[in-house]
Amino acid sequence: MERKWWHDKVAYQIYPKSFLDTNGDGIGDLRGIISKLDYLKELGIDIIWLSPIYQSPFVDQGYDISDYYSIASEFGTMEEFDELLAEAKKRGMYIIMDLVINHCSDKHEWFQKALADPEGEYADYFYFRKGKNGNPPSNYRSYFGGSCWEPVPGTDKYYLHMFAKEQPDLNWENPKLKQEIYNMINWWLEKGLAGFRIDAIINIKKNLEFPDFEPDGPDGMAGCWKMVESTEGVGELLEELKEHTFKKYDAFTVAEVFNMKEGELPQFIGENGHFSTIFDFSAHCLSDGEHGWYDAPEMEFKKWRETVINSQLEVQKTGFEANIIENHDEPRGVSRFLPEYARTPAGTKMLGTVSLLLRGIPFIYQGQEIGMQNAVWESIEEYDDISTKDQYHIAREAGLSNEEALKVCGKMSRDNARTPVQWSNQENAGFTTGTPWLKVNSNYTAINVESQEAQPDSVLNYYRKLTALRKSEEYKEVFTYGEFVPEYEATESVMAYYRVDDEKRMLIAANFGKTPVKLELKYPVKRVLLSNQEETSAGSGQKPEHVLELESCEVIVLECE
Ligand code: TEU
Ligand code: CA
Repeated sequence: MERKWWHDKVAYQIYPKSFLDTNGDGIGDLRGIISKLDYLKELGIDIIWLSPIYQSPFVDQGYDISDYYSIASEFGTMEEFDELLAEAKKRGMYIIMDLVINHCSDKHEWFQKALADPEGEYADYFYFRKGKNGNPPSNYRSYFGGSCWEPVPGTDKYYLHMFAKEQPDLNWENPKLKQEIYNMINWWLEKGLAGFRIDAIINIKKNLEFPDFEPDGPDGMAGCWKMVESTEGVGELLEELKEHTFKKYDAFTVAEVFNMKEGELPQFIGENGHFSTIFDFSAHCLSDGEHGWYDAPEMEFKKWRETVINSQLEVQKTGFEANIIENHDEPRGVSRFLPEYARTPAGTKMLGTVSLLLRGIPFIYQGQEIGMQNAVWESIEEYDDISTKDQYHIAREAGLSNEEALKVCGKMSRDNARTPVQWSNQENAGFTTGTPWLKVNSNYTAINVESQEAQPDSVLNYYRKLTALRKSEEYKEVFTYGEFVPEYEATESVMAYYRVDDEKRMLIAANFGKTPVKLELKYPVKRVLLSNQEETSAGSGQKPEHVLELESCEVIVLECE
């Protein structure tokens, strides 16, 4: 396999609005990010992904872009962005931006021109279609609820939007539109950007017949992803995109891809794939409900373990995926993947270890490094997120009480990850001197960066050790390229695996259970590299050498013979 510059990197996602506010308007900003570059460097971060910072009406928090060439004034200026690029470069760090090109904002100039002249050139930048027998062109339900088709005022046409109606889909069949997108991407790459995280990209290929599907909900509609899954040909679009842009710059690209077809992984992330990598969402998809969040299955340890293991075994045949436990669309990993008794510093470290040492590129989401958890939400009004409001509505329609629907949202809401980063135990967790745009999690006095800086055994300091180990001269090779081999699958509560190459054999073993377990070691221990306990049984000389005892929530990283 050809080695790439990004294979051994550790990445970090910043959700700028919630990261750090420096001017008291309650909104995180570029100055805030610049001021924390040293903090990120110390955390061992190489690549920083910024969720969208382009000009936007923020209907979907910046994933609705009204000008691809401007920085949102809420976040700062282009000069500040250039400063961020330069400061990152000084520290040997790379910046990647979010690339939202399946859709733009309805306030984008292209869409405004299309509305002004629905027969004109710009209408063809979008999907303007006539309805069928007084109905929209098809029965698709958008990802955020309601029809995918919205009437074009003053005409008998509709425009397509897979997400909110303020996010019209761009027409990837139009060569002019494609060229505009390529130019824009190259403009940013010329500036010195290292690459992109690519949003919702599988959706760019449409079935131009827009066939109806069997309704799958009480609204008589069918999820628009059904059209995506049954359409061929996205590969050609993605290859063309890569050839005209990323490839020329050796850019790092990490795509958000749901609904991939079977056997397509090599085309996406193989040697000459469309992207450098894609996120591994397999564990997150375990909580996909059939109709929504309200019928989401409970997370079960054994299913989670099996899913992670299978994904690792499959992906390593082909390339690298990007491993996450959470992002800005997902609830906090600690609240989701750990049982209640494990939502402690020890459990948090355990989950982090198991995830960060997997084969692939680890992405840490802001606040994960201090073990931030889901917030407690009292009413639907407290939420900002468009998707949460829709899911609350779906739950109520399905017969859940207000209280029950709130419980469902509390578990799954995207706003759980979007509450401000908890920097200190000061007012508003040190995020802002003003009023935060979204409430601060009330647990900030217990969980915050400042207090964890001061504790040698804090989650934060543990994450620093973890990234340092992964990137150390001695172990970098095995943690980057070493094979993933699962172990102790027969032991109910244990998640364990080796990372192995010709030189080294590393064992990562964690006990997610409530009670201690004993594991028979297959290879003698050479060194204990990391542990989340003050004392470990490995190498202590007190136990038979071949037995490893793991307390509840204990994790250990060993080098074996
Ligand atoms: O998410 C794409 C996506 O598939 C989402 O619908 C996801 O399933 C949803 O967030 C779950 O509630 C991307 C971005 O990550 C997300 O923040 C945007 O809202 C979305 O695209 C539209 O740009
Ligand atoms: Ca601000």
